[in-house]
Amino acid sequence: YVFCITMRFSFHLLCNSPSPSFPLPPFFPVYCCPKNWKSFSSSCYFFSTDAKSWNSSQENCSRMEAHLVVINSKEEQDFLTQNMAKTAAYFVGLSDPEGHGHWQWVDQTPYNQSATFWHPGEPSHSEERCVIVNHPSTSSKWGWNDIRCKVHYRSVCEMMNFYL
Ligand SMILES: [Ca+2]
Repeated sequence: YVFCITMRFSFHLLCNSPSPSFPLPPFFPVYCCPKNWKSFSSSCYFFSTDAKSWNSSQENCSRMEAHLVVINSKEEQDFLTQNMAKTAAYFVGLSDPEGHGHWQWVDQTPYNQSATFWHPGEPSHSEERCVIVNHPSTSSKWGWNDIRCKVHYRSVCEMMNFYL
């Protein structure tokens, strides 16, 4: 790991090279995430500690050149839950704006039934149009629940990592 600063962000970045060997050869990619973000695969993730509505959460991510997290795989879901507090719940970038069961990811990734992690019995109500990840005390597992969008929860932002 090396710390570095670029023009794009006026704060420290955490950079992770694919190999720990130094010195790095010329043009060797060094992938970076903003400091206080976590790196997984080719993305960077920010786990908020304050609670906001779904819309405010997405706006907050946008201000950081990110979007609410889009979950593409079991591995990504597991990475996320390993970094979440069991006592909290986190908005993700999945919503059903019309309440007709047409679930949409914020980055237009097609909604893929085979990579969903709903709790049993969810999604449950047409007026619950936004999705949280949580670990209910009554459940042994992490999973998704649809919920009213204006209730305040923590959230996770995602951006592509970038290289120097
Ligand atoms: Ca629900």
